[in-house]
Parts: sequence; C-alpha cells; structure tokens
Amino acid sequence: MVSDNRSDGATPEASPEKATLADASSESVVESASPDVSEPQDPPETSPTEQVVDAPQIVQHSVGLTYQKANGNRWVSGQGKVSSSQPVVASLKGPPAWVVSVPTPGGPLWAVALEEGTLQGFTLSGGTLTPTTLNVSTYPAGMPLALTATKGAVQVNPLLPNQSKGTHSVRLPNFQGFVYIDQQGDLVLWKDKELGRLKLNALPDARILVDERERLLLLTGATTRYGHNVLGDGIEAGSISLVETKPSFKVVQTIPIPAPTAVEGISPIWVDVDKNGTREILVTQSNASQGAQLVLYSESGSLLAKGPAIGLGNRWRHQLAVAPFGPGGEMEIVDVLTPHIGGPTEFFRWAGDKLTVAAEARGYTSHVIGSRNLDMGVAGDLDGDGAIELLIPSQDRRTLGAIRRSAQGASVVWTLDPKSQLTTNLSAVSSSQGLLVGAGFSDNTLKVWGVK
Ligand SMILES: [Ca+2]
Ligand SMILES: [Ca+2]
Repeated sequence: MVSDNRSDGATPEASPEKATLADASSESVVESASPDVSEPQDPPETSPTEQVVDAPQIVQHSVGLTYQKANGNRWVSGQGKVSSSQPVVASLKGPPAWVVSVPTPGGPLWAVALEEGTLQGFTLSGGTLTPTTLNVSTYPAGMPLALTATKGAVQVNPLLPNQSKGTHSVRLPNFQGFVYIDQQGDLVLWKDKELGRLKLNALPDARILVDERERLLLLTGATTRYGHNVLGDGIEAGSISLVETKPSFKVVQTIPIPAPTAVEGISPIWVDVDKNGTREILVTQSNASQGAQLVLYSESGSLLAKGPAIGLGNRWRHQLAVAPFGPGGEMEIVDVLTPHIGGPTEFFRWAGDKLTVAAEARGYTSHVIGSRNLDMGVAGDLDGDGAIELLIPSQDRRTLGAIRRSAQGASVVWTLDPKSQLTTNLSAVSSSQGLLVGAGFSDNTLKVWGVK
C-alpha cells in the first residue's frame, strides 16, 4: 500500500528543523512587492494586538479553500472594514454553491461553483467584480473547489482519475503535485501520474489538511455506525490519519475512535491550541447515547482534553475555528451547538483535560441540515478594531452576524444585510484594502464586503 516515490524533484524544504506553524499555503514567500498580493501567514498565535497586518509580500503559492486555511482553521489574519462597507455585487448565471478566493497581482480572484456545476470567475479591482476566465468552466455539480495561485497564475485544483466528487484535490507546493481521495477511499499521491496510494478508507468528503512539512491529516475509517446523517450522508469517521509525504508516502499515526463513537465532521482543525510548539488535533465525536463532544488529541494519538457532551444522541455541534478570541487574547475554540435547532455559539478554553465553555451567544448558526457545506463561518478581525469576530449567518441565513468576545461574554456586535439568503460558504481573502469577505446568495449573486 505504501509507495515511496518522493525523490523525483521534490524541492528540499527550507530549514525543516525551524518549521513554524505557518500555513502551508503561504510558506513560499519570495520577495516584497505590492500589498495587493499579500497572503496572510497563519496568524501568529499571540495576542490580537500583535497579529496586525502582515508585511506586504509576494507569495509564490497561495491557495483558496472553502475552509480558509490548509490546517482546517477558519481563522484569517489581517484586518478589514467589512462591517462598514456596502457589498460589491456580481451577477451569476445560477444559484451558487461554493465560493473561493485567492490574492493575485491584479486583485483578489473569486471563483464560484454554481449548483449545477458551472464555474465563474471574477477579479476584484477598482471597486468592481470583473468576469475573468478560469482554466476550467465546468465542474461536477455539488463538488467543492479549491484554487492554487502560483506566481499569480490561478488554477482550479484538478479532477484526477477516479476521484471522489465529495471533496477536492489538494496541492503540495514543494512537491508540486497533488493528493486526492479516490472513489474507494484511497488517498492518492499524484504528480503527472500516480506515485503512491494508501488504503485509508477515507471519508468520501474528507478535507485533506496540510502542514508546513507537507504532512497530511484527514478523517478515515469510514463507518456507518453512527447514522445521524446530517452532514450529507450517513458515513462518519472511525479514525484520524496523519500521513507524511516525504521522504516516503506513509501513515505515521492512526488515531482510532472506539465504537460506537465516530468523528462527526469532514475534517479536524489542526492547530497549536496551547502555543507550546506542537499542533493539536480537534475533532467532534458523537455517538447515539451522548451526542456530540469536542475532543482534542495530540499528534501521537493521546487524548488531551474533552468538552462536555450534549447528553442526547442525534445532536451535533459544529467546530469552526481556534483563535485568540478571548478578551485578553486567550486562545479559544468556537463552535455552534446544535446549529439545526438554534443552539448557541460557544467559546471554549482548554485547561487540564477539559474544554470548558467560557462564553456563549445566541441567535446565529453555521450549517444547513444535510449539507456538506461546513464553511458558513469565518473568524478574523473583520472590522479592524483589534479583536477577532466570528461571522456566521442567522437561522434563516438572511443576515450575517459578527460575534465578538468581551470580558462580559460574547455578543453580536454588527450584522450584514445581504437582502437575500446565503447559499455558499463564506470566503475571506487578504487584499490591498485589508480583509474582504465574500459569499454567494439566493438572488444569484456573489457579494463581497470590505471594499472601501
Ligand atoms: Ca500545542
Ligand atoms: Ca474586530
């Protein structure tokens, strides 16, 4: 099952011993230039006041993902003026399903996958969204897309042989190849041809996370033992697999989830929650008796901490982001409890072996039952006040609300009115004007906020 074919041209990684926890999408910084092409590093995990706008940089390689970051964390660095702007609007040829964006020298490029499978592209420049031609125009209906920008040239990540249509391929920037999940659940390493294959029984819609060493983390051990069926199918994960791609393509750690429990999600969040220099793995585990619970593992598979369980089966919670949300810049994990029935947005802190709710806010949600879109939320300093907001929709998806922590708790501090219903993920991108947030709506539009 294991192939070892990574010797052909894989670029040696710079200073692997000094690898930071920067996003794999932004490691290939080559030179300074105009701010319009700056790609945020994974935000430094310090206090919010220290993670202000990054120095303008050209990056050789950046990615556009529905879940924002290659580590699965829906937290973007930089600052924006999203709260005080009217959206820039582009008309679409049909209802949109997914939106992704990347910085380019000519301004941020937005790609929209329509529900029936057409792709449309736009470049945001001079305050307008101008249609632009993408390298592909049709795409499997419902399939999420990803973009890779290399030296300003943007490509939709390719469809590879026998690929699962539940998820997109992921580019490995140093290797200059791709990994993808095939229709048998195998994880395939590809560079012009198949170079390796791991029989992991991956979820058909697993998002493949990537770190700066081009290691991969994904949900595997597909099982139907927890038939809640709210995330697009009845298949959930019985294990979490950590895979290295060099020097060989192999599994380095499997974290089993003992039955009857399963991971109910499509990807972990893979960040250094306690800032000790190593990443943790955050997943949502569920079973029929106690419902969903946040669980934190080490990369070696140790169970580090658990949050409270709901105490009732068929109740989900939606993990969204890990960021210094706390009023003093403390790292907190945010989820939405029971998003389908109007539960609260919860901010957790990790202490000892527990994840404990520090604050919560009501009235906003993050997921439509039955959908594979788990990316209707994004965190960042969207209004430029130095504190991080979580932007998520109202229950009817006709308002977007920004939830911010304070010493008193958490509350909605401003809202956006799209005058239509959110039908896609939210997509944030860095630009010369700071952070922008875009999404697709039921009036067949792409709307982008934050443009001055
Ligand atoms: Ca850590
Ligand atoms: Ca803010």
